[in-house]
Amino acid sequence: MKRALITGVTGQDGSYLAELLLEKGYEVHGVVRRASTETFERINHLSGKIHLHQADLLDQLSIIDVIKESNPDEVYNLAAQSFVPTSWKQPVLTAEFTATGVTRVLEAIRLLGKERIRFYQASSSEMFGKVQEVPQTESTPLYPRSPYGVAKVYGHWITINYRESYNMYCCSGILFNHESERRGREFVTRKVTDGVARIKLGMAKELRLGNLDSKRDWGFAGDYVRAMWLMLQQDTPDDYVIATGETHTVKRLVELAFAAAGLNWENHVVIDPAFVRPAEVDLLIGDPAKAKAKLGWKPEVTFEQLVERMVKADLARLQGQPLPDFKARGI
Ligand code: NAP
Ligand code: G4F
Repeated sequence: MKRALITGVTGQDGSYLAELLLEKGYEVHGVVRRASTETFERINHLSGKIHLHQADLLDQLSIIDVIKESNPDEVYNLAAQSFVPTSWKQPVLTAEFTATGVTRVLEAIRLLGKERIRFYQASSSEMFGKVQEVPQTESTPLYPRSPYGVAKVYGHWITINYRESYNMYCCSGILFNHESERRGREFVTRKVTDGVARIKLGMAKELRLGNLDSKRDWGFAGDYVRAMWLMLQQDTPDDYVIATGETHTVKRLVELAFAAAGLNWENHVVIDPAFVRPAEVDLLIGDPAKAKAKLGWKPEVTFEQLVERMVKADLARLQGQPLPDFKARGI
């Protein structure tokens, strides 16, 4: 039985990846941080099925210990300070988690002499920032526009560097925005679908947003964790763009989400400069051709299905109902 270790298992992607690996028969281990209140909402349903270890990307010894204890065949490094606006408020901490944290995991593997472990790094389309090419591919020059983006560039290159320096099986997945009903409420998709549901149920009147003109290539998180796993199953390690190849404005997201609840967005959305960023990434659109050709990966859920799914899930959650059975409905 293969063993996998996931850092960031309590996050959106970590929870979907843990489910996928369990389905594939893996023994799944996850890294969790100590907090005064548990943050296990997304993995409560996996209780007893996965093994949790307390560690922190800031603490080298705890990372060494967790790799010793779990003895994995594959490590998926998903942990990060992942919210772009926070990276301007806490740029140094973001660098410690999101950049140097990657080196701590790679060093733990190397110091323990476990170079046979296959390593996945959660790189990001935020690295393309002020885009130098449309659409973005694995060879598009990087031009990050936030401390988060800069930290991810470091994580990306240190992963490639360990592959080239130590002949380790290290892959970097350059993932474009991917969402779900498990997305944190501060990210724009979930903020919008949660806001729509609250307005529909009479719990709120307005939704305050920033820049509606930026464009993102949004996919479904469940599709994207499949790509992570595929990257670690190849003969040779490599880096891949994972995207849908479509882009939409935030405004289009807003229109669709309000329409899914039978509402007109113009009656409820207020533009608030507090949510406008010091520097914006105006346009992201990825070219997933390499992943399609080499991994046989393609996204299954469309943007329209994703938005509808998230609105329905937020309506159900706020009414205390069980989440809709998306699989049965094909979305
Ligand atoms: P997320 O929901 O914000 O989850 C982040 C995870 O990292 C959480 O489990 C968090 O634990 C953990 N974490 C943060 N700091 C840590 C530390 N110092 N030590 C240990 N764990 C720590 O993020 P996500 O959306 O699942 O994204 C997963 C990864 O993919 C992240 O690296 C993100 O930057 C990257 N990425 C995401 C997207 C996207 O669109 N979702 C796109 C490209 C790349 P707590 O629960 O304790 O906070
Ligand atoms: O949902 P967002 O906060 O995601 P962003 O900044 O694109 O970052 C996400 O995707 C990256 C991949 O490219 C990941 F690496 C990263 O970890 C994260 O998962 O914002 C999307 C867009 C931005 O242009 C933002 O300015 O939505 C715009 N926006 C407009 N109003 C807003 C809001 N974003 C947020 N969070 N809140 C608003 O009120």
